[in-house]
Amino acid sequence: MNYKHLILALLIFTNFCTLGQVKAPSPYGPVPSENQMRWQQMEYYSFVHFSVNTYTDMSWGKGDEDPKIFNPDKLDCRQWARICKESGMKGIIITAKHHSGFCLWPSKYTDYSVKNSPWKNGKGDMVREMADACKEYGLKLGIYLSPWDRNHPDYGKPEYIAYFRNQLRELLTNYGEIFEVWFDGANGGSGYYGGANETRKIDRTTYYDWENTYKLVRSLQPNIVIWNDGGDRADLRWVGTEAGYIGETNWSLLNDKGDVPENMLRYGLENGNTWVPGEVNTSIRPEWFYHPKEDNKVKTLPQLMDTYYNSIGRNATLLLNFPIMPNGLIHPYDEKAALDFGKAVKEVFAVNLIKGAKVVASNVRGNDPKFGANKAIDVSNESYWTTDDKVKTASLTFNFAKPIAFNRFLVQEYIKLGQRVKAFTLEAFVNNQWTEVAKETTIGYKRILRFKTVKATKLRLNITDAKACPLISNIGIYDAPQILVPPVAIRERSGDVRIIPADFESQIYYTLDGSTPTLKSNQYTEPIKTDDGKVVIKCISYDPKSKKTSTLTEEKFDVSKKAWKMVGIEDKEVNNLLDGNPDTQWYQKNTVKMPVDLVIDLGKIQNISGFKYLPDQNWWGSGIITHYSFFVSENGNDWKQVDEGEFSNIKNNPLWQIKTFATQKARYIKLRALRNTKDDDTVGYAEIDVITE
Ligand code: FUL
Repeated sequence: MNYKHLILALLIFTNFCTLGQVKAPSPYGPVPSENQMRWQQMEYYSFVHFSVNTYTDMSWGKGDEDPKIFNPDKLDCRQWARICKESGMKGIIITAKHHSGFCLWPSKYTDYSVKNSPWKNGKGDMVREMADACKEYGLKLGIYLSPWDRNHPDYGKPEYIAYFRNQLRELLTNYGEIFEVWFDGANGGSGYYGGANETRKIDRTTYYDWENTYKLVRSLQPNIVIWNDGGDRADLRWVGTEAGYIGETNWSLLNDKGDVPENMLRYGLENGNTWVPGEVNTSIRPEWFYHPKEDNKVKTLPQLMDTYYNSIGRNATLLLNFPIMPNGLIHPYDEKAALDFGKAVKEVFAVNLIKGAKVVASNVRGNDPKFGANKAIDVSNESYWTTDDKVKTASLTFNFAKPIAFNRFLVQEYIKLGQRVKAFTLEAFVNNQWTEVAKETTIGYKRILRFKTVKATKLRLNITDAKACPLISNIGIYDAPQILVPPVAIRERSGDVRIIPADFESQIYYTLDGSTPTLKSNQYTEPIKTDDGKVVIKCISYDPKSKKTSTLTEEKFDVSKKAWKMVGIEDKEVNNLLDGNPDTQWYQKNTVKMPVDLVIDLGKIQNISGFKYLPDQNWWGSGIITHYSFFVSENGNDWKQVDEGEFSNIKNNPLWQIKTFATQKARYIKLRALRNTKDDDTVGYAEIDVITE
């Protein structure tokens, strides 16, 4: 061995020794427990809401509902489980007891349960059926047990805590492994309370003695996670809204003591001393329980996709609720929405285009391949790329053999050692230069970014700030297809027609001559100018990448409302009922008394053969007219009544109401509200239109 060889051998040897010694980073700050980690990896699971108030069309049961009304004659928990499984969920949380106090299992400790209902002659146990169905479909089971019980005579007294714990013991002992228990935050208020019919207030931080209640839960179910938005800090946190999103900045941390301002629940606390990750709970319809009037309000695919990116894509899990119908089944519309959603998510993440890329890191911990850049794109999420301890800014550069088009970026931190990244950017190398695609804050367990498609030969992830050296366990890029649900077409007051695609990179093609649009038809780029007459528009969305088109949208708009004037109303907001947008509304001033008139000057004499009314589309919307009469006039003084009647079922189905009558010459129209759904004097409108001959 000559001198050079000796040096080389020594170098290899020292390198080898150091390699062996490179230690994994120490945990930084709070870290998840094994249970929290297992839960986080579930990502997506469901809620089912079912109780006596399903039969009274109420949001909450009052506690005095007769158990005899509870009779789901087609109940099939296997249907629920199948839908959840097929839509990619990993578990189901059942409302074993909601605020009504009615128990879906035959609890030994109360008569207010399925055992006194006609369902299965009082011999049924829905929690058991749910547990069996979950087992069959390979799903985990979770339990919602409302601490607030509007039926129980002892609610508010110490005795109730013994009852509550007895019920917990039943539920956490008799139904196998429970992955999550949900202690709702709504606590105390008016109720039946065994006949007392009064309001009972409790201090939700002390009343339930959460410390000992949690101990009981954990002793019965060592692998469980506890959700609680009141009282002692639990394992999971509410995100401060039920609208289906969490903050883009999302730390899985809170402080173990003290109140969290509600708006911080969605961001977590950067310097919190306890690991409390967020769970986004939201319903597939506006409400948690089933209401027939929401059959047409099931969330659309674009809305559900937004929810996905705004929950799972922001370091949270997604808990999506199905309201169960009185017959005991999930409504076919909800089923379809959930299955389409599951399928669409699967399609987006089917092919990770980063596989095969050559990746280089600005720094690798101790130069040890064990922590090398490749670990961020290997198959395992247990291995990760990390840097030397002091490094807080670092980058990974990916080189592709040929340009790759993508519009999604997924990144995961190895959170078992703490959440560390405070800020990062993403750059793509397009046309020989680096362009910033995104500038973001936290990552956490999983972060997914959506952006306009880029075609790049290189990609760079820059960690621009971190609490401690970053640990990245997984990265993916995807080329998501466009969501091709039919576009929405509206006609604005100006007469212009606006078309809105479901996804922002879709192309839209349309016709105005009644023919079916093809890719050779006009491409929509800006609102379409039309004359004041009627318009028939047909349009489709098209995804140039997948070369797929949506089904057809066809809208028939009557004469334009450009020249219309509201008679006797100064309020500018009144335009909301003529703007073509169903989501804006106008209410008569609250001084009015029924009957209430809405008078419109159409600007010129028209041949009117009907009218259309759309009530306020919001869940809490009121002023929904049920009974009306309709008048026309040529001069605004002499009126002729041409119709009178009822918008039947408008309460349950608040959609467009269309009424026709023999053609009349009119310049002025008057819609008179005679009654509304609540029998009060409120009158509101989302849209008003006429039908001309
Ligand atoms: C809320 C409850 O009051 C709702 O009824 C529903 O159960 C939802 C999940 O939590 O706080």
